[in-house]
Amino acid sequence: MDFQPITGINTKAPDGRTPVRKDIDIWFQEQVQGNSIQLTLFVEALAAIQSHPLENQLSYFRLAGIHSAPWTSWDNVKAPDGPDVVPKDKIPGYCVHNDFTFPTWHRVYMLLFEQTLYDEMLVFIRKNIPEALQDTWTQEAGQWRLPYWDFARFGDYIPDFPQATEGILRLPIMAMLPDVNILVVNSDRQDMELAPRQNPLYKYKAQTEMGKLDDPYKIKGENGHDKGSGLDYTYPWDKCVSTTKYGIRQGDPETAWTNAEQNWRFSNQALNEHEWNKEVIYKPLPTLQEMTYRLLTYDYDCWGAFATTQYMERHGQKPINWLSLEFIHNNIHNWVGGSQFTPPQKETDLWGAGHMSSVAMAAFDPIFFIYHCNIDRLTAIWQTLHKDKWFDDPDSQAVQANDLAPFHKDSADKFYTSDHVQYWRKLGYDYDIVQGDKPDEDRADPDIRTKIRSLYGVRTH
Ligand code: TYR
Repeated sequence: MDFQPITGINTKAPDGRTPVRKDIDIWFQEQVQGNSIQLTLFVEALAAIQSHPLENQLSYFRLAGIHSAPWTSWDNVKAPDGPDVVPKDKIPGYCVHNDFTFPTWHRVYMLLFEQTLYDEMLVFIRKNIPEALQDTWTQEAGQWRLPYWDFARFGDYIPDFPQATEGILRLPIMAMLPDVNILVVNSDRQDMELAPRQNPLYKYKAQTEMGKLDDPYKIKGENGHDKGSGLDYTYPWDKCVSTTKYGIRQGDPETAWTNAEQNWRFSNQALNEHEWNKEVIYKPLPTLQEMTYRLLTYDYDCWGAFATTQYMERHGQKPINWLSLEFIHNNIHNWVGGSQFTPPQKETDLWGAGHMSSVAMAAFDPIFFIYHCNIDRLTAIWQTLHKDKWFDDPDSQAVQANDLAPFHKDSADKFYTSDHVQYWRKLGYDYDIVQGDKPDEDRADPDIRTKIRSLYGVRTH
């Protein structure tokens, strides 16, 4: 049996270095002010996979479905256990959380997504771009890598885009636009011109209500429990056709859930009001920028302490190790999507729930992938600063050789393990902040620290 090999993109930059994943807000501005080719390719490729039939395991639905719901088999790997069969302390699905392989499992997941989009770009070019332009477009695709959302950077002013409020923490501009201008072939089929198209990063829209999809793709409602009122409820993911941010509320008619809104103003408000989960109780509450700065500058004991909330559960005695990459990550999931489905107890609670806050459904919101791309970048930065701390503690070592299922290294039956993804440049991408001048070289440690300080160590607005 042949498996889907996950290799990443193997093109190089003209100077021989590995192409970098870029800050999506900066990349977007470059594209809008420049030739818009990569933006067009990204939009077309994402729209294409979103419209593929569900039998195609590289369709958007099936890629999103690897994470958790609908708990169906991917790449001929036994279907992950659903919520009825897993022990209560485990999250159902292939996804890895509250575990020392949280960063590495998601690293392969992003790689698969990036590679799938690139392959789709090449198909698009062959089918749709006038022949005389195809070489240029193919080169642009080769320089493209999945962009990341730097959630800890205060937003820039972006001319012509009033949604992009300056000086607050906010979603990337591209996640707030229902439509974007991309290049389309003009009427004589020789050249290209800009025209508005639906933005596939804004939301994902299924063919029908997700609870009405055929087995095994049918999405179910998810049980929740409100601690304040003590009442149980069900998140109606089965009633949604589209993903939403803060769009579903208990008590609304079901029709309001079908194509609920992208209430990104609430996401932005939550990113700035920053009420953190229970572990961080001191006041004034730290900003996401400060927390990211601490994450990158604290002297953690080991990989495990940096990587996961599980370390805190096992060795929670030291506050220095309470803050982990995964802890920051959990909070942002809830802030972006909205997690208050029942009427709020306090006036300050933002009312409305959305897919990003649910482990089962998060990956269906396309922002998930550019969000996790930044989680991967923070991991790469930390790795570069702590080369001796790769699975260096007993807890991490116990799972270091775990298969990162369902991801195969090659078409033979061999899964990825964490060690396979330690060096990200070998996977065909890099990040500017850790990239040295020569191919395969790291930026010098003090220079990385200077960059971290200027990005996150001082308030930039
Ligand atoms: N709901 C999780 C929590 O409250 C956060 C989370 C959401 C984590 C989606 C992962 C995810 O994919 O901790």
